[in-house]
Amino acid sequence: MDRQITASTCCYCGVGCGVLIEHDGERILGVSGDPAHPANFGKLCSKGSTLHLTGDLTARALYPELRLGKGLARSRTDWDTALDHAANVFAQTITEHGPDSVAFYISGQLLTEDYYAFNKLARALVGTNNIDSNSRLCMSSAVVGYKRSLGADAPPCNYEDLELSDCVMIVGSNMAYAHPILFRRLEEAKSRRPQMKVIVIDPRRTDTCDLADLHLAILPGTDVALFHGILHLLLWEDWIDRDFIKAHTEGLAELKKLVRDYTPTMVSQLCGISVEQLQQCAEWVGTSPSFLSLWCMGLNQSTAGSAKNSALINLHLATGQIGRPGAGPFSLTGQPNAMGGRETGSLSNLLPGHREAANAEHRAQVATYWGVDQLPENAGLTAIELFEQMRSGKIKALWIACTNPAQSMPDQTAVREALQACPFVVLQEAFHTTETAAFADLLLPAASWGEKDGTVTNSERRISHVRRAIGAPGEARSDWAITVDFAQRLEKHLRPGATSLFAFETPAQVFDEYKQLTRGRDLDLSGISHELIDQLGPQQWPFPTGAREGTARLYLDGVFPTASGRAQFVTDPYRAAKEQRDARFPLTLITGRLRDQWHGMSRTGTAAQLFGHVSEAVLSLHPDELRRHRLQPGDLINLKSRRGAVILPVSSDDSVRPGQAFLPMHWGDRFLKGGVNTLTLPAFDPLSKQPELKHSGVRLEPVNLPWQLFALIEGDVQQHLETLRPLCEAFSYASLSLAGRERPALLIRAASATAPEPQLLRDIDQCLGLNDGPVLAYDDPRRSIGKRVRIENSRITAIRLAGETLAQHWLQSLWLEGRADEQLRRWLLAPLSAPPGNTGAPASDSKTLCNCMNVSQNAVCAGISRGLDLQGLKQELGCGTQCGSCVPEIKRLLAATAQPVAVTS
Ligand SMILES: Nc1nc2c(c(=O)[nH]1)N[C@H]1C(S)=C(S)[C@@H](COP(=O)(O)OP(=O)(O)OC[C@H]3O[C@@H](n4cnc5c(=O)[nH]c(N)nc54)[C@H](O)[C@@H]3O)O[C@H]1N2
Ligand SMILES: Nc1nc2c(c(=O)[nH]1)N[C@H]1C(S)=C(S)[C@@H](COP(=O)(O)OP(=O)(O)OC[C@H]3O[C@@H](n4cnc5c(=O)[nH]c(N)nc54)[C@H](O)[C@@H]3O)O[C@H]1N2
Ligand code: SF4
Ligand SMILES: [Mo]
Repeated sequence: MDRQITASTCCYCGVGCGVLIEHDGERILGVSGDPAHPANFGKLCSKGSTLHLTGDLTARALYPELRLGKGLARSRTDWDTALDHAANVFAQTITEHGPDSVAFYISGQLLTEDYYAFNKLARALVGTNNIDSNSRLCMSSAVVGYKRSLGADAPPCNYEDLELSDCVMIVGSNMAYAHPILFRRLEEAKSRRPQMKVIVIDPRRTDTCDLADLHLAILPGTDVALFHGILHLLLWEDWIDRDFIKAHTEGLAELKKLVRDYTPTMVSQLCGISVEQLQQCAEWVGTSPSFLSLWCMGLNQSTAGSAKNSALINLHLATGQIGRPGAGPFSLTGQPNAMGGRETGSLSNLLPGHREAANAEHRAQVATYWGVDQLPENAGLTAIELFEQMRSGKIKALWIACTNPAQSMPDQTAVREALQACPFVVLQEAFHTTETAAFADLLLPAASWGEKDGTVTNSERRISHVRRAIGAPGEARSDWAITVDFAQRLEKHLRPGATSLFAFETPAQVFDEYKQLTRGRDLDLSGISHELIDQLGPQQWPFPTGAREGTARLYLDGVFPTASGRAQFVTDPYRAAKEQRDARFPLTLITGRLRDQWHGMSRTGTAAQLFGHVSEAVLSLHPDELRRHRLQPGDLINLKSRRGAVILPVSSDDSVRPGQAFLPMHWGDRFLKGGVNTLTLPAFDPLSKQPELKHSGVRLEPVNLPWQLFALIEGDVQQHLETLRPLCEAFSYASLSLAGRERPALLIRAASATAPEPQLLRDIDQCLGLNDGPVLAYDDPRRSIGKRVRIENSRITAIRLAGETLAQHWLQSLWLEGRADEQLRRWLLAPLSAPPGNTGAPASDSKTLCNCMNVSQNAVCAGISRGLDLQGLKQELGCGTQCGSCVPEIKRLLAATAQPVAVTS
């Protein structure tokens, strides 16, 4: 087939950028930004622009697979057998143990139609509220925040407000990495209007701080104290909008009593910032003509997540900064369709159309619409509670779709025990490689991005059409279709003879049924259909029947969807994060995102070039902390929390403060033995039930792992990862990653206290193709040392160093440069371990800054020392000229050369 273009939507973050997919009907060949899409106007970030390089077929789930008994391997089956079996097991479990013995754990990355089908399945057919989603780990504090303060879960702003605002407060959000296209927009606005003030509130000095006029590096978890401290000053200085407060709010009197105690001195101490910084922040918030706040997981993922959200919204209510251009509290959505999940009621406590499962009237409305007698009354389990109940045996069948809980949930030891304990686990997944796949009794292959049709809602309430470009590989099917097919089979058991509740043939039909449940509600989108979006482009709700355009901003009239029509000041005192630093666990572990990886890396982890920016799991510590622990960058440590431990190398990083440590959230057990969430805690916010993934008490323990392994192999990296990862279980430390661009390779670094059984090394060598063929080898069994390199057509194609690995970085660079020269041969055949010359150091600054143009940090630094400025670097090296994701980092390097001491605020 000829090359074609299909306009669709990026499957990563909640910015919801439009993408043009170039394909030939079978394969996706390229992507570019859709100039007509109002979320991005043609731009894409480093993740969006590499979408076509990800999704390796080797890693995709292609056929249904069924395990017929615990301990047995899964084997391939057909869809009929798979879904009939699932319907039998679910029906039997429901009959024997009741509807609340089964549960659904779904995802903010499903499409609205998928969600709706799941919701109806759980509540109307099964009769349980046990349906929750990974948005519980992500947006549920924002949901509670909006509802408590404003009356409905509706972000009032839009993206244009970023350009129009005079003061933008970015709090608990690293938007330079996590919402890059919005960050580009803010960068441009600020360069046009430099007088615009940008405040960043984050314990770490992130790339987002590059744009900040003021960075408040508050101590982790102290946001509520900070916001109350700001309000204290707003009241004191009379920087408040009395008319707005009087006309449109209630509850300030009580809040005033609370914030009276949050004096500047006390707040500056609690938050670890200066009084001057606090005052500056309050002045800008209180005196700027317009004030916009943007926030994300630094507020939500907290045992005080709901309080943090409302304390921030309090500032908008006190200053009347809501319901007009450039102003308002704007929660940035994480996942591409977490909004759609909230709208369709896909958290256990919600129902479709922004309704409440606990509200009898709401239940009756939905039951009537669905034509069932009633909806379940029992409260449904939220994510953390669900896995706890499963661990204790109360959940007997679990259906997981589009999420990877064995990587992303906190307290992994308990989560994996729960999955192990559950008699029947169904996993609806696009990739068979995830950590959770190992626990699935039934694996159902799902169509993924570019292969499915439906809608998503982005951060600014805008609904886009996700269009299918190519067919799904193997026997993979769309999520809504799998769900509907299963539901129809389950109906035969649970409602024999009744008319089907699931007579859907297209996702557009699912949408049309769903949208009627929003009629007359705050989010009324009954005027939208797939066809309408195709005609008019993506639209913002509310969009009631008959409307010709969406709604750009909410609450312009100051009327809020609360009982009294007034917005509510919420009076919650500051409560510290659950795990405070103490003598046993003296560091706070912060987790968060990297620029080029997405969550558990099932997709981004298939593209070697996305490892160019950060190549492997390392723990970031302030240089003082390294000195205190007598550590050098690269040293391995045992990072221990109250729940578990992970061994990994440390790095020196002055963007974290002493007393803190940072670890990216992406490294699950597949890429780093144990995975980051072995350490994190399941404690959650009392209202939102969102866990405190951002702060865990940890300590560093020295390790003595003198036996080390380094391996590299080119070729089908996903296949290699799958065969080699299980062999790494024997080591105490194991980190796997990809490298290279044109010729990707799998890299393994591992260590243990003593040499492993010789058979294990032989097995590893077998997988690496190092047992025969054009292999140069040197073995010293006496010292348990050995080195092997495979050279084909004068190129290194595989390496294995065992015992010690002094030459690993040298060998890796020879491989990268395609060099297999005499020097290598001489080194290989000699008993020496150290590389020739002084080439043993890790090439830390060889990282790729600019992924689009493949420009390394080395090259940028060399350019800077030649006197190039940003413009010069762009012209000469091309870096930063495409997606722009690397520009903040380049600016930081430029600033660091200009002034040797980095200035924090
Ligand atoms: N590249 C990339 N982008 C993504 C994703 C991804 O996986 N990769 N995931 C998407 C999803 S689902 C989400 S939810 C978003 C998340 O987007 P963000 O929330 O912006 O990302 P994080 O890095 O998780 O956390 C943001 C910041 O919170 C800071 N922080 C930690 N504790 C506190 C605190 O107590 N107070 C304050 N004020 N700040 C704190 C951290 O230092 C961190 O820099 O990203 C979305 N975009
Ligand atoms: N320590 C720590 N942990 C965290 C966080 C943190 O900041 N720190 N952040 C939390 C947050 S905010 C989030 S959102 C979660 C994310 O955690 P997860 O939801 O576990 O993240 P993903 O890896 O994106 O999982 C989505 C899965 O769906 C699969 N998939 C992709 N497309 C499709 C499809 O079309 N259909 C189906 N059925 N499957 C598909 C992917 O292969 C992938 O395995 O992680 C949370 N965990
Ligand atoms: S900002 Fe990047 S990841 Fe997010 S939707 Fe746009 S292109 Fe995709
Ligand atoms: Mo998220």
